[in-house]
Amino acid sequence: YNGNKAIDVENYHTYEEVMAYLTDLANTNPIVSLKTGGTSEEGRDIVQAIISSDLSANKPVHFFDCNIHSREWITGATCIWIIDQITSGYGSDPEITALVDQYDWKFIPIANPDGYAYTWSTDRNWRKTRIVNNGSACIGVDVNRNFLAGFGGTGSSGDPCSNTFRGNVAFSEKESSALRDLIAADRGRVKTAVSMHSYSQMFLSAYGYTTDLPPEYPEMFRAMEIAVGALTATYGTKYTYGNTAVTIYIASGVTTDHYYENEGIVHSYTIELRDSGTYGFQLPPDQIVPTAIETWNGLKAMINAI
Ligand code: ING
Ligand code: ZN
Repeated sequence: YNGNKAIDVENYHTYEEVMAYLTDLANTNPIVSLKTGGTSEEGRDIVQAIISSDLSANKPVHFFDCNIHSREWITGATCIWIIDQITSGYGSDPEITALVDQYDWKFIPIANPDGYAYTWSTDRNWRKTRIVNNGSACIGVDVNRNFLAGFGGTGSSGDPCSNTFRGNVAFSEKESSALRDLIAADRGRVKTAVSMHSYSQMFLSAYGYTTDLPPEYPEMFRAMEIAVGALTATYGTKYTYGNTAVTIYIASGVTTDHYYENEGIVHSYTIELRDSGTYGFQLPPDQIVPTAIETWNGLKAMINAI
């Protein structure tokens, strides 16, 4: 099926461009629909793209959130590349067709729209939302510290001026509530939940808020090993992997702990995409496609092995 307008996957795009692409895709491709999980603080839609050949079949779901941190542009671009790959390959590429016949695919390409718009208009390095914090001159909450699992603990801050400000209570923010509700809508059938971040080249499992290992850790480790093996086999990009708290640092109130602990999703991972610091958040556009290809290879290998 080739009815949809293409998006230029080799470049980064504004919030409006991404929404226009998704809207057009949903209007022209019968396996694509959009769901609005809510609106951001400044009123932008938090949109989930759903790829399903039969919504009524309630297939197992692969769930992705991207750009929860606005400056991590490669994360949204990677999700868009995967959306484009799946939608343009369905019906012609046998591997893609099988993956769509078997599963529903759900992507939130821009989970923090206000922060994302701000990285385009004003400050390329902005991470948080754009909420005006009561009693502070500092703006924004770190959505990836505002979830319930371990809320308030190590690796999050109570200072509104901090880049890891957790907010006053779990789910105080419209952006985190939207993600909570979107994943809860598929409770019991999410097979993998992936939060895309950058940068560091890491594949991370539960927990973030404690160095204790979950009982299913051996299975998580096996899945990560397969994913990273296939990812690295693509172009030689080196990844480390393991439980979040040990492999990167302790962080509390994060998405993937919520997906694991409160939604019961064992295969819940944070991926820190390219690079390892040369360009950091400002990964050049010519690395978008290779980053997306190697990540997709890793994900497919993992999904086929769990
Ligand atoms: N890194 C993640 C962060 O939110 C992370 C790392 C993710 C830690 C999930 C714990 C759990 O700090 C970036 N780059 O945002
Ligand atoms: Zn991040």
